[in-house]
Amino acid sequence: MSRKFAGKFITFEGGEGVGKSTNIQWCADQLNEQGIEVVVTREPGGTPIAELIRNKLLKAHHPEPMTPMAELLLMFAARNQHLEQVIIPALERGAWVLCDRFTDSTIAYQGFGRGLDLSAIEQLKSLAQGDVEPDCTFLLDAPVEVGMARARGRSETTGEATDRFETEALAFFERVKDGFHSLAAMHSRFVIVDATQTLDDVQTELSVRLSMLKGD
Ligand code: T5A
Repeated sequence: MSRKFAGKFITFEGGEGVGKSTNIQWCADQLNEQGIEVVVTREPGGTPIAELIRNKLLKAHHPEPMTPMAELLLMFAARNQHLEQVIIPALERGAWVLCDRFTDSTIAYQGFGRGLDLSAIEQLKSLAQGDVEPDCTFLLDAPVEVGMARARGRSETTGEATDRFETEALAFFERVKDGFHSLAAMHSRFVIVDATQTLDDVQTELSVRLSMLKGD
């Protein structure tokens, strides 16, 4: 049974470059215009301590390789900090929290991608996350190559460096995508949005879903 809050918890999931950051900001602007308090945040990250963990997790090169288990534990350490400091207080005061990635990413990347034991991930999830679950999860879905090409295009424009995950092989991201699809088949909170559509069409679909969540 998930905990009920005054606010709504919405997560945005999917592979690299599918449009999560772009659309989360667009959704926040729509909700703000309707007078709703919105907190836009991201994982790993979202608080000063969790952002420090993010830097370690995403840093492309370390003098030693990061073990998959260390990576998993750091994801959940950052998540617990984020939940306690930002997400739960915001939901309790009635804000809508829009979060760029959450535990579904851990299951998809560390579970399906890295091959870590899914039941061990579930145990950590229950320790770090307790009974907090998203009300709705938008899965932005596109072929891996499409997302990677968009992420590359954005990096070329902004000059941002490649992170540790972006150096993985195509097969890794295909497993991640399968992971997201398995999760979507299991949980009714998922809404799969075809992210190969134009941005306008993606946002029309998101807008309809936001209205449904608001109860319009
Ligand atoms: N991770 C994270 C784990 O392994 N386990 C976990 O538990 C968690 C929480 C985070 C990394 O950490 C891993 C997963 C990730 O590898 P990140 O910086 O948050 O890294 O990176 P990503 O989540 O991959 O996000 P990106 O910023 O790369 O991609 P987005 O946010 O999905 O895409 P966005 O919005 O920046 O769009 C990319 C480009 O495409 C264009 C945009 O304008 C932009 O230029 N675009 C479109 N173009 C055409 N048509 C559309 N429909 C478009 N939508 C967007």
